[in-house]
Amino acid sequence: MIKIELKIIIIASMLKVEVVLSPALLHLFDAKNKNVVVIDILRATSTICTAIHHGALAIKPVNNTDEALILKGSGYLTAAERDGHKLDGFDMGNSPFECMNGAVLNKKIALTTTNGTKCITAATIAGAANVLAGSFLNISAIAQFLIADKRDVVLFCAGWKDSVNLEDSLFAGALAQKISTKEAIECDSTLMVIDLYNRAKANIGQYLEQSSHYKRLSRLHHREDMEYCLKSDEMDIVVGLKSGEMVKLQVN
Ligand code: 3SL
Repeated sequence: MIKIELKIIIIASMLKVEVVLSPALLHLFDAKNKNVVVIDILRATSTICTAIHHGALAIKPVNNTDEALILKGSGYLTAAERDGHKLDGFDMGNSPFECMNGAVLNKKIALTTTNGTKCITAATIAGAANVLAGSFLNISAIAQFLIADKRDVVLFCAGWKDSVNLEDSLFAGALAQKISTKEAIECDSTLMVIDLYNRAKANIGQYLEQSSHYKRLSRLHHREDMEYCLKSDEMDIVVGLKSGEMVKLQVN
């Protein structure tokens, strides 16, 4: 047992981990053939993981509302969020609670959001080997997948309209710390987010109360969503892209 744990730590320490703090910076990184974790903690990638955990067959990220509505004709549930609001005419917005109590069981969902779904597309275009959905809800399962797969890792924060945000940066720090060591990291944004995470980890919820998106979502009465999205290890699935749709990945 001890031997196995030691082996994992040694492999983890060799992982190269880079952090893209906002979509505007993605062009500075080479994501080709790497594992890219798209991070939109509040709320898109947390909601995607929750939907799969609650029995959705797949979530298709689409870039605009027209694409989502076209898929309604093929039996998809439609989900659309802009600036934190659920859009009229769609089955769902972007709340993880909309995915519970059998609402998405055996369904496919076409989802478009302000930032998160665009980043999934951007990671695909950048040539990622795997595009994973990042969330605290399954952070340990994601870490295990990345360590076992051994490819270089890009942690891609969705931010807010090309700006950096605290919640995605914090998660990137938490995940980077789980899969690598500071000694092995040669990316200053990765080192920054690890320090940020360690500063905030005693009470992430409280730390995030100062953040712009916390305030935005609070004004929109989404506090319960945020509390949920900041819980750790509620599920042990890994969600990633296969043929253009986010699905539960088989983890060996
Ligand atoms: O930007 C996004 O993709 C959303 O996650 C934002 S919100 O939390 O639904 O407002």
